Amino acid sequence: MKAWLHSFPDLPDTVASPADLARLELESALPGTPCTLEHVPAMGESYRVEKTAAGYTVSGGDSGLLYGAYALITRILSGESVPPVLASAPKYGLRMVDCWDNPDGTIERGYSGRSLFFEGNRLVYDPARMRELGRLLASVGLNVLCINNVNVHFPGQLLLEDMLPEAAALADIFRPFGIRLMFSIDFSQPMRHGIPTADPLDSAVQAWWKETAARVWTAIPDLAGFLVKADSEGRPGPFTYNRNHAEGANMLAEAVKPYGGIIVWRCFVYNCRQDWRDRTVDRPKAAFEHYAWLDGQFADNVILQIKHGPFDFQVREPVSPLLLAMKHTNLAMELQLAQEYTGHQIDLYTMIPMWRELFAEMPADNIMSIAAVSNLGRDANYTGHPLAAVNLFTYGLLAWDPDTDAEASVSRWARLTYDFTPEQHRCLVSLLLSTRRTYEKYTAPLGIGWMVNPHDHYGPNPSGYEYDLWGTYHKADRNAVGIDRTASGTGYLEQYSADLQEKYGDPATCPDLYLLFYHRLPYSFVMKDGRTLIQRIYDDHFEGLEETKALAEAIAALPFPEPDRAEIFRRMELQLRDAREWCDIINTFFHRLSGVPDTHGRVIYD
Ligand code: GCV
Repeated sequence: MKAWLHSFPDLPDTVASPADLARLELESALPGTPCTLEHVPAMGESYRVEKTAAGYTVSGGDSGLLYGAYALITRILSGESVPPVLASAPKYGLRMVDCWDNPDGTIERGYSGRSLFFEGNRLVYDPARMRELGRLLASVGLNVLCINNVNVHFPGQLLLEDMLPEAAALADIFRPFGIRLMFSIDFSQPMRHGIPTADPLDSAVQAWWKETAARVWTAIPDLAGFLVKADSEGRPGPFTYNRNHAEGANMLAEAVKPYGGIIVWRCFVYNCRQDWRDRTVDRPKAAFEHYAWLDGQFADNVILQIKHGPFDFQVREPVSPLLLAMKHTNLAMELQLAQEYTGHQIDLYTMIPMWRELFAEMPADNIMSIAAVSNLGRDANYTGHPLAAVNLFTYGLLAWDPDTDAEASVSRWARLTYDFTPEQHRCLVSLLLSTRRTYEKYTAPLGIGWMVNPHDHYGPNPSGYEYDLWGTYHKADRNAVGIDRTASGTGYLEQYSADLQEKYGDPATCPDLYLLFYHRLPYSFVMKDGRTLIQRIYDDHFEGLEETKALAEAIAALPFPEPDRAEIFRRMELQLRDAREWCDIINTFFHRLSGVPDTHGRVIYD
């Protein structure tokens, strides 16, 4: 079994540099193919691979050599032809994987077992697995790994204190892979050290962070930086001291600047204690309101990390208006590989079609870095569902080049993972590419989102969040559903440019799949294809279920090797059960409210 480079020989304990590693990997993956390495430091992360009469010449800077080696290896192992010259440079500087791992070994929103890095409130790891992980990440060009949860509670804070020696040893393991570590920090951390405040303008606070940065970078000189969740879902932040987020981020930025450190500052700030009765607050507006006015005020070593949509990693959301608004600030777009709202790595959900849609809506030049919440864990296959690995793989390719083609990248992953016949391979690729739409069809309709069981976010619960504090309401009644976010409603749409306002503002021109995100519409609303809104909801749900049945049959016919086979089948059974549950509960919910029958007379349970 190939399993995307898992089957490669284990790497020696000590590899001096990415260049050494590139040589070792080429020798073991392509024995008998002479490869010459030319180290050109000025090329940095970029590479050039040239076919010669004898074999290949790979040139690149430090990690460029390694990326060039993996580009060649993965193409040859996947049976793709290698062009005479293969040259590439990454689009984004930081290509990050953010783990939400807790020191006790659990993972927030983790669906692949326990943490790869922590157990028993210590940083403990298997060095051989770390090297294997380094290879997986580097083979797709990822270069920053944040190992701890953005929700930093004690003892997570100890990472900067007594876990530093183990962290430094971990950084040593990842260094030859071109991967730098990053740590999430707690904004109020100075308060554990006798300082009565965390006010970013307080000189004792500033001094504490400077001393801490000096200590941390002495231990790990190439640490990429700190990741900060502040004033978000109960985490401490500058608001406590009436300071804005530029003041908070810039204070930290100054502390880490002497070491080339970066502050990645998350913009997931909204009122998570909202009264559902209060119709003046519309959660998707929050990030823009908090940050857009600060454009241009952040230090040059601050990157604002913005979730791709204005809510929270739903199946369908528009591009966050904040990503489009801040032209004078370093931005990173945040994606989520962990399938929090997309099926918990039980349901099949290949993400790259969704990411391609996001990039189509957004000039990629607007952002300089990219991050994704990890789907990794201690399970032998790293991603729980064997087929969820496609999301990590394609994320890496997309982080390197946002023009990465969805089908080509899924196809490369499949070839690197399974030895299938061409027909079986084509079948797997087309199934994987279809899974996002299928999942979207049987879950919450037409961009409305949520409708999941509160807290764990798996399975249908149409009004699970309707009277809750989280600002995620659909307001379905017997006549209509959705929230008007145009100028006549909450005004969210006004956070976009005039052309987007025009496109989405009129239900007649708004793409169907976003209709209920932007508009409140009666069930009798007639869609572009002549169907009523309620009929479209029923149809999508029945189709989603039928497609899942077909998916299960097609998957069952593919010769997956063990142990993948058993695991894939087990999860497919659960997905089938849950797709049925979603279909029936959502259809029943809307049928009971509206009283409108399905025009095709299919079974809806009353
Ligand atoms: C790490 C959502 C998730 C939380 C997560 C948060 C975030 O609210 O449910 O588990 O916390 O996003 O992105 O900070």
